Formats: sequence, C-alpha cells, structure tokens
Amino acid sequence: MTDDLRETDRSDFRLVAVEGVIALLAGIAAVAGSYAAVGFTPSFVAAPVSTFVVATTPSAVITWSIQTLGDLGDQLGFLLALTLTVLLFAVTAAIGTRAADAISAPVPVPASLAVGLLCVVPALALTGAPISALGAGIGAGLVVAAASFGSTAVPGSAGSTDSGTDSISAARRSLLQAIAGTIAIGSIGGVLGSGRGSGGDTPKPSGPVAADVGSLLAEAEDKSLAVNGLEGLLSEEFYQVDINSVDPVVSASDWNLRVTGVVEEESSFSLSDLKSMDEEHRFITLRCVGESLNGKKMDNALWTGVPISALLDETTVSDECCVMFRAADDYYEEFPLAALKDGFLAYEMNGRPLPRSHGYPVRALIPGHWGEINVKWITEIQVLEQEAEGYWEKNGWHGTGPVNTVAKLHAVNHLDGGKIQVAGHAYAGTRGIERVEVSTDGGSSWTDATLSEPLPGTDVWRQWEYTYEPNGPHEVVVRATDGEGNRQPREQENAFPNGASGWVSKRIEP
Ligand SMILES: Nc1nc2c(c(=O)[nH]1)N[C@H]1C(S)=C(S)[C@@H](COP(=O)(O)O)O[C@H]1N2
Ligand SMILES: [Mo]
Repeated sequence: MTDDLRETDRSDFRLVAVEGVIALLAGIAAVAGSYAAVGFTPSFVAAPVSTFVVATTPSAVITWSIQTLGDLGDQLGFLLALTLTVLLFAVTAAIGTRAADAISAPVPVPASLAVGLLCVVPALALTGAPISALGAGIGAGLVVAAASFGSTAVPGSAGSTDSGTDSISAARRSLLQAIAGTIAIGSIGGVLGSGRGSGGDTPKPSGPVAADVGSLLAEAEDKSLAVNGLEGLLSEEFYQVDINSVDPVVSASDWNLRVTGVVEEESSFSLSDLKSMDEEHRFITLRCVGESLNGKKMDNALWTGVPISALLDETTVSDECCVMFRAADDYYEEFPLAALKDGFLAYEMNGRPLPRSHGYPVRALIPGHWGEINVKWITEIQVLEQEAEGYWEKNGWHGTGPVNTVAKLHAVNHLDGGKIQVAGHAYAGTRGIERVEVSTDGGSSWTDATLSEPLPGTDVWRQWEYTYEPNGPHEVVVRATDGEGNRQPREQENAFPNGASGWVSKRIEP
C-alpha cells in the first residue's frame, strides 16, 4: 500500500516535471516567435527586459563590469535578460495549461490556444507591439500543440489519465514532440528574425561612394603604415558602446532634430533640411571613457554631415552654460556650450549612410571629447541655463570633457633576422599627436617612433611604429606627446571615473 503510493507520487512528480519542461520550452518558443516577428529591435520581448536589468543593476556593479568584464559584461547582462524573459513566458505558459485544464467544460479549450492567447498579454505589455506579441503567442502555442499532438490527454492534465507506465510514456512522447517543435520554431525564428534585425529603413550600402569621399578614403589608406596586425588609419571594425543591448530603429523620414531650451526661437530640422546645407567630410576619432588603457574602444572614420553651428545660427543661441543632447534610446548627455560650437552632425560614415549601430540616421560628433557625448540617434539639442547631469555622470563618470592622451601598443611582430617591430595608434583629441617615444628597457632610455603622416582634420589619431634589435627579454614602454607639447603622465589610472591614462607597457620575449 505505502509502496503503491510512493510509486504514484513518483510518477505524478515526473508528470509535473514534464509539464514544467514543456512550459519552459513554450517560453523559449515565445521568445523565438517574437524574434521571428520583429528581429533584434526594441519590439523584441527581451529588449525591455534588458533595459530593466540595466536600470536595476547598481551602478557600482556596472562600473565594475565595464572595467573588468568589458563587452563580456554586456553579453552576460543580455543573457540574464533573455533568461528572465523565457522564464516569464514559461510561467505564463504553465498558467495557460492549467487554466485550459480547469475550463474543460462545457467546451474544452485546447491548452495550445490558452497558452498562445495568454502569452500575448505580457508580450504586448512589454513591447506595445502587436506583431511581436502575436509572434510570442504563436511560438508558445505551437510548442504546446506539438506536445499534445496525437494524444487525447493534454500534457498539463497530470493525473487525468490512469497513472502508471501509460501516462509516463505518453508524457515522454509529448516531451519529445515539444522539444522537436521548439527546435523547429527556434530555427525558423532565427532565420526570420536575423533578416529583420538590420531594421529601420537603413539603405543597404551599394555602388561606389562619392568621388570626394573616395579620394579621402584613399588618402587614409595611403598614409596608413603597413604593419602586420595593426589596423589602418580607418577602422575596419568600429567599436560600439550603448546603454541598451538592442539599438533603436529610427526611420530617416520620421527623424527630426529639435533645438530647444534657452534659444531665441525653438526650431526643428529634418534629414532633408540637413542634407540641403553645405556638406562636409571630416575624419574624426572616437575613444570611450570606459575603455581600459590599452583597450580597443578607440577608432577612426570619415564622417559626412554638417556643422552644428549651421543649425544654431538660425536660432541665435544665447550665451548659456550648457547643452543637453537627447536621443531615441532615452540616452542623454550634458556638456559645456562652448564645445557645441565645433560640433558636427553626421549622417554618413565612410561614404555610406550611418549604420544603425552607429546612430542611424544622424549622430553628433563633438571633436576631442570622450565618446559618450557623441550622441547617436540624436533627437534634441536642448540649451540649458544651469548644469545638469548626463546618463554616465549620474553614475559617477567624468566623461564629458576632452580625451586623455594615449599611445596604444597593439602590434608586436617578430621580423626575419630577429628584429622586433612594435606599433599602435596614438590619440590626443584636438590637441593632436606630435610625438611618440618608445623605450625597450622599461623606461630608462627613449627613441622616437615613426609616425604616420597626419590626416586632414583636427581630431584624428596617428599610427606609430618602431623596429629594433632585441637583447633578451625586455619591457617595451610607449608614451605620447600632444600637439601642445604635453607629454602624457606616466602613472597608470583605471578608466573610472576620468578615463584610463598612463604609459602602456608590455613584456616581450625575443
Ligand atoms: N544615443 C546614444 N548615444 C551614444 C551612446 C548610447 O548609449 N546611446 N553611447 C555613447 C558612448 S559611451 C560612446 S563611447 C560612443 C560610441 O560610439 P560608437 O558606438 O559609434 O562607437 O557613443 C556614445 N553615444
Ligand atoms: Mo563611451
């Protein structure tokens, strides 16, 4: 008698476990369905969850993650958001299955329908996007349908059939069917979603670039030092830093930039307004205040657009203290008005429309300043009477000012004949780079490195290179002097809060 009971308990437990796993699979399929419908856009169900995760993570943890985990931290954060989203829909699916059981009279409701309908609710609440919610509902519903395919017993109805081996094998079969369904939905969703992920109406780059852009790009290539393992003067893969895992999708035709606040008259500009102004091409280098000393969040591109001053003339900005930029991803950054006067609004990068990841359709570029005030997807320039804190400053960073001078050491080549070649990029914002020195004895003696010819522009990095004959294991140290004659300080500082600084050094074995 007791043994019998235990046996029943155990099989009940297994049935409930199967029900739980199927609910989890339905949760995964809900996320895949939403992805299939809208791709990697803010309407994807995991996007608002990710924003929530970032918003509720203590800033000390974020600062730690930026400095020690770097991009991995962002990836882990998104993985957490994805997991939470799956769990949310899994719980919803479990409730839907139980609800279908409960309301089996007078008209039986298939669990798949109940789950599908119920999953639409949180998806809609999260994203406000009916298509995304429909995708989530269909995904979850299909998995539950797959689970119950070919059986009369709904998988949720643990105990509704005779207990024992029959129901166990039925449960096993529905579990396998649910797994197969989830794999199918996941694969189809992956393909459909990645097709949509590019998003917006970002034009696909095609055909040759404009002639003047082409010759500037050629100039950058010509002036680049040919060093193995060293990127040229034009970055091939421009780094990306965002507060959100999922970039906003902004349509060029709807895009609008408002100039507000303490201005004589508020004004607003469309993309065609900008494009009707005198266009300029500028090489501008960006560096993130959060990157490590010898990190890779420093890159250069050729940007096409118009000076911000062209927009301000029309509104006569009064002599106020500061300006706040606001963007489509709810990002905001404040900085002194003086820096705005040299600012630039770019709508092309290397002769192509800005990629979505770099601010399509329009971003700001503020020469010589840390990356964070180079606001992407910009929507508003608000002139302020009083200082205010931007997104990162609220979290303790001081990243609105001019960049620190840095010389990176990214390439170490062992050449034929035993010589060693070291090389990297050096950048000092609008101060420019005048000199890079290399020491191969840990900083006792110094030699000038070869510099790449300067590119046109006031805010562009240079490459440096030095080849020498090694004499046993040694430490290479690099230091830069900016165009105002200031040698960068030796002491190494972490990124938080003022940006990494110090001389880069590396131990090298010949
Ligand atoms: N709207 C918006 N603009 C933004 C950010 C952001 O998260 N949202 N990140 C900033 C930061 S911290 C940096 S370093 C640069 C990076 O620009 P990139 O992603 O084009 O390299 O964009 C800045 N502009
Ligand atoms: Mo940044």
